[in-house]
Amino acid sequence: MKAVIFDLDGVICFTDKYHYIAWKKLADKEGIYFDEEINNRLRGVSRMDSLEIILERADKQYTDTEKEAMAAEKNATYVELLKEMSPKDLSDEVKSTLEELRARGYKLAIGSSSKNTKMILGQIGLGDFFDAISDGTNITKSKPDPEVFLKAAEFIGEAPADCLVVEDAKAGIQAAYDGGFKSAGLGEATEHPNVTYKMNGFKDLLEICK
Ligand code: B16
Ligand code: MG
Repeated sequence: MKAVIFDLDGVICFTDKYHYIAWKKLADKEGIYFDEEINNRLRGVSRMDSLEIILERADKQYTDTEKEAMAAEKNATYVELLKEMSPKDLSDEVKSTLEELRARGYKLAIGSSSKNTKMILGQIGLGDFFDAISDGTNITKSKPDPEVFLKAAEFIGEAPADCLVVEDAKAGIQAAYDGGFKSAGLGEATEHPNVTYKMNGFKDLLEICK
C-alpha cells in the first residue's frame, strides 16, 4: 500500500450531530417525521440524495425548485453549526495516527461526499495537511459509486490497488470495493461483506499500514 484515502464525516471527525440538527429543523418545519434511525441512512450519502430519503416520509410532492431551496436551507443551518468546530474536534488518536502514517511515507488523501469538506478541514486545523482532497465538489455520482475515491487516487497519482480506503459507511465500503480499493471499516462499515480490514479504532491503521 502506498496511500490512504480517508472518508471525512465519521472517520476524521464527527459532523453527524450537526447534520442531524440541521435536517431535523427542516423536517419539523415541513411537518415530516425524522429520527436518528433515518439519519443513520444518510451517512456518506450526498445532500440531494439525503433529502430524497427524508422526503420518503412526506405527505406531499415537492417540485425540484422546492427541493433545491430545502437543501440550501438545511445547508445554511449546517454551515452555521460548523462554525463552532475547532481543532478540539480533532482527537489526539486521529492526529497522532495521521502524523505517524505520514512519517512512514504514505500519501494521504480525503474522499468525502461533502461539499463542505474544505471548510470542515480548516475548522479542525487540517486545512493544509492532506496531499489531495476529492469531495462533493468534484464528483457527479455519490457513494456507493466509486467516483470520489477514483478521483482521489488520480489526484495523488496512485493506482486503486495501491490505496487503502478508510470508511464508516457501508456505502463507502461498496464504493471502495467497486473501485478496486482495499478498505478498512469502522462501526457499521465492518458489517459489509467486502470490507478488507475491520477496525475497532482509528489507530488500528498503524497495524494495517506497517
Ligand atoms: P454536504 P462523508 C457525507 O460525508 C455525510 O456523511 C453525509 O451525511 C452528507 O449528506 C454528505 O457528506 C454530504 O454533505 O451536505 O456537506 O455536502 O461521510 O462522505 O465525509
Ligand atoms: Mg462517513
